[in-house]
Amino acid sequence: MPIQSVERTAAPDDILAILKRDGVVIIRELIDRAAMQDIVGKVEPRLAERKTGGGKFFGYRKRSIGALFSHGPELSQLPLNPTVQSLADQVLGPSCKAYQLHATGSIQVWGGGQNQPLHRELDAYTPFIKLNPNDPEYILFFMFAGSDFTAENGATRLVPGSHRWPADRCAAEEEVCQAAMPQGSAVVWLGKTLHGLGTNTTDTPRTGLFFSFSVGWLRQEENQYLAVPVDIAKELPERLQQLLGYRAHDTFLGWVDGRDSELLTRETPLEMFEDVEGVTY
Ligand SMILES: O=C(O)CCC(=O)C(=O)O
Ligand SMILES: [Fe+2]
Repeated sequence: MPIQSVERTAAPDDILAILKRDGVVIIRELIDRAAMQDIVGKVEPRLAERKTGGGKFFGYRKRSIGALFSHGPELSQLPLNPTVQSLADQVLGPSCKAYQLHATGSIQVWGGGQNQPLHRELDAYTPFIKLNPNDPEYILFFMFAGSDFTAENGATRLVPGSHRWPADRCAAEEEVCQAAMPQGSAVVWLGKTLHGLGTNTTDTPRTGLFFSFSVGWLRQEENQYLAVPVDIAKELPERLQQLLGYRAHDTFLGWVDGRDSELLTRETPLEMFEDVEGVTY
């Protein structure tokens, strides 16, 4: 079964239905090539400073950076894209009061490596969260094509339907599909979906820009407060500050000095707890 792809004009409910059914969906040209080229121009100099490697888990030939949103305000349009936000609202909204950025970065795949072992983003919580297809979604992953993604240059390998599999089922090679898509497109997958980067057999790198979201009550995979410290976060759109974690989850998670952590990025901080009956801090 190939990965189903839709145009960016597709109805959000139709995109969501495919994502829930298959555990993965491609949204073609979600942002324009020109906008993506501008974004790639911000991260390529940083990638060029990195060594190619990554060991077996990354197929030996990746170059990567994290802290995606510290590399310029142009990057903000990716997580704030209305289709991205609408999918995250619907997938993660039912299992939290607010979702957050979980891990962010850019991964280049250079020629001559190997496939990454198939894995699930949920694996980071093993053995504390056991894979259960009936559990709510905790993680949602977006991979944008910074260059064209092709079968030859290491487009992400994904296993449609594997979000419903038991933990011990392995994917046969014919069950693996590649997210071939033009620059500016995004492939979206659930935290329970098996995937991994592919092998690049060409002589130009494949460049991906990724971020994941998780429910706001879970430990973020990448420490967003160190990745995007307050002084950089202050310059970003307010919604992105919140997604980075500069906001309490509901009332009692993520406070600082007895107040909502939004106070760190705002001139006039919001007070909290004062109106919560029966609580004294
Ligand atoms: O770069 C890719 O295509 C996927 C990378 C990935 O899944 C990971 O690093 O966890
Ligand atoms: Fe992954």
